[in-house]
Amino acid sequence: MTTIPLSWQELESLTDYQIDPVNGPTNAKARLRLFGQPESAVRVTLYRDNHAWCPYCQKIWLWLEEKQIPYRIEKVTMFCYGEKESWYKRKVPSGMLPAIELDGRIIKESDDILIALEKVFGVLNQGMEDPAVLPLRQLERLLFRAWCAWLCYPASSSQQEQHNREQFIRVVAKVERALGSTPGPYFLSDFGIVDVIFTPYVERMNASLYYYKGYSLREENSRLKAWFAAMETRPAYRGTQSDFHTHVHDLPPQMGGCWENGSPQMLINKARVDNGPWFGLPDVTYQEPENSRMEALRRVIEHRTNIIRVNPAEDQLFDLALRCVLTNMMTGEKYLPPQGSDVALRYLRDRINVPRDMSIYAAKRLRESLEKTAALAGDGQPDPLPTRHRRDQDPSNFAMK
Ligand SMILES: N[C@@H](CCC(=O)N[C@@H](CS)C(=O)NCC(=O)O)C(=O)O
Repeated sequence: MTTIPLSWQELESLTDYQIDPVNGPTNAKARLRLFGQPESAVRVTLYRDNHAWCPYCQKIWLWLEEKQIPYRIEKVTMFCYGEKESWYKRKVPSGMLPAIELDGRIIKESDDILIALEKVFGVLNQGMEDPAVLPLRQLERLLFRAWCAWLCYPASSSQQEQHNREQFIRVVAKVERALGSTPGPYFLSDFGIVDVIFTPYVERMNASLYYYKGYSLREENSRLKAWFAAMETRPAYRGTQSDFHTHVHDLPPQMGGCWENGSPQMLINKARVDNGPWFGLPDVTYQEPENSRMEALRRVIEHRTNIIRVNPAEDQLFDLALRCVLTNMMTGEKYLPPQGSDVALRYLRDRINVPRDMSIYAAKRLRESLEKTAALAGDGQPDPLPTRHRRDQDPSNFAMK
């Protein structure tokens, strides 16, 4: 084991990862999406949250990406992690997200946004008010309510917990029947609006129930399993897809709390999502791209000044420790980080956000090397992530200073 990791310059030579955020694959970084069209074709601005945590924003984001409508993106702070921008409150006094500006007109409420977009750009295979779509939209809300009832309120007894679980599973059975009523993996005969509507919360249900209840939605339901796999064949979905770690820690402040049931399986799942191993978790099943390490490396290099500045450890110590992690990730060799860097490395491990910072496999690679390298320095853990707010993620602290 060696102690001298590669320099930033040497590390930089190990990654050629780059994408075109404007015309390339769906990505969380873009401020403009053109799909090969001229900028003059842009009629839509999407206002969505900075960290890509807002489920209703993901719905609009996915729709625009699937339809390949040129659009601009303006990122706004959510109340749970910082102060809402005053320019946004002038446009949308409630501060709620998402909103769009379509030909200069502000539209709020995700369903109204989709209906307005359909009127101008046509439907995504099926329309919001199509008779085949309406009952499935209602089913999505039914599933959402059953999920909230189980996850977001403390159960007064084990019978209550069991009741909430059974109620949720009964609605899942309806979703399974709906998926099974068409030959393909999607809700209707082709991919379309219904799949977009289900995506944000089903993704969050899969993560949160695994972690807080020991229930694996994706593994225990064959039609949903096939639906997730089909969604993951879609580049637009991959670009918006998050991971278990990000969701289980972004949901509590947004939902007003998520309640653990303390079951043996829940405790195993929770430890795994927090501490790894992250490979093999049922948050993704498509094959890992070859360049996932290069992507993670590129992202850390791009943001290293802020990553080092906001870390509680002393800058020089953390710079060295971080290079040990990245050298390990790229070479597979172990690099002994400086003494006292274990907590600092795990602080970063807990704050990688998918897809905001990088895609799902890149994040798994980086978390894995952070944890392996931290373990060489010690078993110190940072304070748990806050659950009532996430001001540790306030975007104003990450602006280039
Ligand atoms: N019914 C609304 C719900 C939107 C909503 O609840 N947005 C939340 C985020 S998921 C929000 O903007 N909250 C204010 C904030 O967190 O800053 C819609 O469908 O658009």
